[in-house]
Amino acid sequence: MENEVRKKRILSGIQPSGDLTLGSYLGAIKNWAALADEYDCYYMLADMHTITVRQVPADLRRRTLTQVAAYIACGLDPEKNTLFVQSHVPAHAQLGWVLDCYTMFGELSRMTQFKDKSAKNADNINAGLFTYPSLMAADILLYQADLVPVGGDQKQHVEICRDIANRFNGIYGEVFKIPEPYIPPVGARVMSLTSPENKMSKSDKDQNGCVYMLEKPEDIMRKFKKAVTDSDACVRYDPAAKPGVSNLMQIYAVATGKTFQEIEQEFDGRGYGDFKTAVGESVVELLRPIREETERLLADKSYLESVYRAGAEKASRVAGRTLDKVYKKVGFLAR
Ligand code: ATP
Ligand code: LTN
Repeated sequence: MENEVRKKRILSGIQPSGDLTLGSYLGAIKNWAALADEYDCYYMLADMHTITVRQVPADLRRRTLTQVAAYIACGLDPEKNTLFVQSHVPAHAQLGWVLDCYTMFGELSRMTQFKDKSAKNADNINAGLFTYPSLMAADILLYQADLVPVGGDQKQHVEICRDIANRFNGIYGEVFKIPEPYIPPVGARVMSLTSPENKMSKSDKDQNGCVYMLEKPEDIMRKFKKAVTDSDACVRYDPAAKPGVSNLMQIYAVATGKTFQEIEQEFDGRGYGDFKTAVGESVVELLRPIREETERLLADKSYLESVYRAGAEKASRVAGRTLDKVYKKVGFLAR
């Protein structure tokens, strides 16, 4: 089996730290579904990463289940993709510890996400928040993933994963496959609708800046109508000078498949009112089937359970093989 030409592998994940946003969809999940035929795909609910920030336990459980439903509703067919919950596969914690011992304090200190999240959670700068990247490296390396489809903000974490893997391989031989990030050309960084200089983020306190994947159409429309633009009244792509309008153009481009040039022509001489309505409507239509399907799936908990159980079983088999190899390499006595 191992000698057969195997499909290239993908591993990615999202923390169930809040309701999924349009950013998580356009930056990550939308691209995952498109890759399912070509690759052997593993998609995780990164609940272990989520507790680096304090959570309400019942909410975390509910969001994890909702996120399983949302993955499927976004087109990740569980027959073709392995969908699993990170904490159900103990190899993540096990390899995470080993990799902690091959990750340097200095390199972790340089991580942008650590700096941002420490600033936001000044009363809880815990060790898990600091070592988050070595656990994420374990997530990826356990599956010998070739490709990691993520939004632009996660590029630095994939890079440190490559550094850790190269360091480990340099000592012990070719244990880990070195993964490549896959960052979409458009939609890699969806910005907040109210402060377009900041990334749209599910843990953002300003809910008006953030469009949630399962949000009602009227709420989505209201948020787009209130989106921050500028006083220039011209739909033109220029992220530096016109961050609000350019962000809306990016969203519209991914939702409709139109190019920036086509969008500029479509709204030539028309006000921002028409433009914002069109963007809002395109997002409503993009998300409508996902919301309806998620709601339908959530009514069938036993199906969702069967999906994540089968996912954990398959993921454990693959991850276990890598973990065994690593334990042997570092000198742990076989059981
Ligand atoms: P948190 O606020 O808890 O840090 P987040 O919303 O910033 O969460 P995640 O949902 O954990 O980010 O990210 C999931 C995936 O979606 C990652 O691959 C990330 O790069 C991508 N992603 C998140 N936000 C955006 C965004 N605004 N634009 C593009 N991609 C994004
Ligand atoms: N750090 C990611 C979530 C994540 C992830 C992963 C992404 C955890 N483990 C492995 C890709 C591969 C985030 O979205 N904040």
